[in-house]
Amino acid sequence: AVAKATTLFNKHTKALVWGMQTRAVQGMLDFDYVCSRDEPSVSAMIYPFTGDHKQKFYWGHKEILLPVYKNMSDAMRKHPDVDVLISFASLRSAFESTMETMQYPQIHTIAIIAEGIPEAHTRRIIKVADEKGVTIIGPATVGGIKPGCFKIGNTGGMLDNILASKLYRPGSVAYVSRSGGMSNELNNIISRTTDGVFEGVAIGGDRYPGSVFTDHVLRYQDTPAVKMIVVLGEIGGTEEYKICQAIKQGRITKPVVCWCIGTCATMFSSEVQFGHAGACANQASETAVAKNKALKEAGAFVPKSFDELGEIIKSVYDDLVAKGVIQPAEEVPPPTVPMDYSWARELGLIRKPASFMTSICDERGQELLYAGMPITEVFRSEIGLGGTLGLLWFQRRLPKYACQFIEMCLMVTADHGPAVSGAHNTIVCARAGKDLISSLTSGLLTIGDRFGGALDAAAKQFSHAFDSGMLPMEFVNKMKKDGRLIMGIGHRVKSINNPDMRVQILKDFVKQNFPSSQLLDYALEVEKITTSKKPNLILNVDGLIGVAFVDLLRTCGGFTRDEADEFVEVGALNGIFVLGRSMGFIGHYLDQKRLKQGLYRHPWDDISYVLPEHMSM
Ligand code: Q5B
Repeated sequence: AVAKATTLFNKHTKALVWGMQTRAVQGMLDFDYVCSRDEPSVSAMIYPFTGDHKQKFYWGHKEILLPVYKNMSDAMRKHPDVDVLISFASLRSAFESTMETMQYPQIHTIAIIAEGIPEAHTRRIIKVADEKGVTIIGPATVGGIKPGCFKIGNTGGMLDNILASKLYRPGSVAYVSRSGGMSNELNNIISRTTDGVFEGVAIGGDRYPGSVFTDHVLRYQDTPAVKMIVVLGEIGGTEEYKICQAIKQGRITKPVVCWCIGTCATMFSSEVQFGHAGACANQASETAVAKNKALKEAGAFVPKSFDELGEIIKSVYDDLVAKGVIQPAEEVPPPTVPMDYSWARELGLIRKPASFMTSICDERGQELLYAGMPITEVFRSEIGLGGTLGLLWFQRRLPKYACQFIEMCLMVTADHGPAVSGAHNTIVCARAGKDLISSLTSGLLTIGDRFGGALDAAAKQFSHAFDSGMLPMEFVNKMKKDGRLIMGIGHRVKSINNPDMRVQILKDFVKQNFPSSQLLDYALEVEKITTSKKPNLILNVDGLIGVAFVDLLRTCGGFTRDEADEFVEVGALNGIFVLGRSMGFIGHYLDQKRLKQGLYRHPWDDISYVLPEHMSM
């Protein structure tokens, strides 16, 4: 077997990270930066599920790119200075990827984060690791940390925690624990009671960890900068007895503060399995109480309870300072690392004006909200398409008759045959081989003053005339005098002799259901005058929806007069035609495709060619 390294990490350690753990990698890079390392400790990532590419990270204030390799062999070949691999592989792939990693002699340390790896697999990993001189940290661990040098993955938590526990510079105390979570508590306790952590490793809670307490305690014993050692053991296993032995044999001479957690197990009448797979005493000697007693007898500093751990660490440390074994170094403030925007926002430290505002829909919570109404409520209260439109366009829960009216508008405008401008364009576009969206939008783009887009203009013209007290005849004459067409009046094929039933249906509904139809009545008076001049100058479908909608907005009780006017001003009403007619245009698109219609070319005999005569010079 090859001897394992005493020093696992230094200021120049380079690692590969297995798995797409971008947050953990950014945490490592921030740690490196705050430790004043010259270069990031992560050289690259390995992720077998995508092709080779690069990922963006921050290095202090700068943005940098780290390579991601699909194959481990490429990563190893391109980064020969790497000697640590941090594996975020799942419990299913951790065994295979760790075995593969150990084929590369450049790797001396592997941290395995995954929990639940079968014990048989871990034991095979340990066997190969022992043969090859590879130190395994884990499985089932957060990893470890060496202040000023290197941090495994998420160890030490977020940057504010790293700073609070002064993990950016080395102290004199090295620790080893089983639990990753408790290692963070040790970081905290040691930083408050001593000159800080020199190195800390959490070996993980499995019954067969890749490295054991004594592996690390002996490394610490052999590291001159470590002046005292803290061990946080737990119920289960017999590893702590090896520490007792090493102390008794004089192999460990540095002060060891030790506590095994799980002493409360004696309060239960039956055996207790704690959170970790290995945290269960199979015999009396594996209980925390027995192990604490043995450690004390061997000469370790053992507190009476976990609560006293900080006090005892402090007293051992103070003694070492008094003896001159430890000379606390002067504190040097670490470089500042910019805080992540999302974290700073969560802490309420910053605010930023939003780039855009919205007030109709919120999809962030558990339930989608339409103008504040949860989607389940939208369905429960059966407000239908009209009510949904009312919420999203007008931010109001409209009365039932209004919802019905909106739905009727959408139904009557849904289509008016293939000959109208928009349907024609859609058909030509579909036959040119274009897709649904192109064909639909090509049709929609024809909607304007002459075709289908006269609703808002009609609403404005009629309401201005009505509001200013003009008689219908005065309005018609004024428009004629100004040389302007009355929007919402006139139709190419419909007339008083060929009435538009769509208009009739809507008119009847408004009359029967709206609290007031003042503007519609006014428009019908105008229609009497225009149709007396020409039978096709009827109040058309655009005109009717335009004026009836003004009546609706003004009298349904949900809007102030200003709000009602504003909707007309911003062009909400043309939206009704756009939305309704989209149904028809999509129908025409599908129809053309279904009928396998080829490219449309307009026939020559339907085009009058009126070119100028050829002029000879
Ligand atoms: N005259 C709609 O025109 C049309 C007059 C007028 C005063 C008027 C025309 C117009 C206003 C815009 C409007 C929506 C272009 C129409 C729709 C959806 C549709 C379509 C479908 C569907 C029709 C002949 C004479 C002239 C004009 C005078 C015409 N309109 N006077 N006010 N509004 N209306 N658009 O038939 O003295 O002879 O020179 O622009 O409301 O798009 O089904 O097809 O569902 O898809 O071509 O229903 O009315 O008539 O322009 O030859 O005019 O009447 O000044 O007088 P026409 P023109 P004169 S609904």
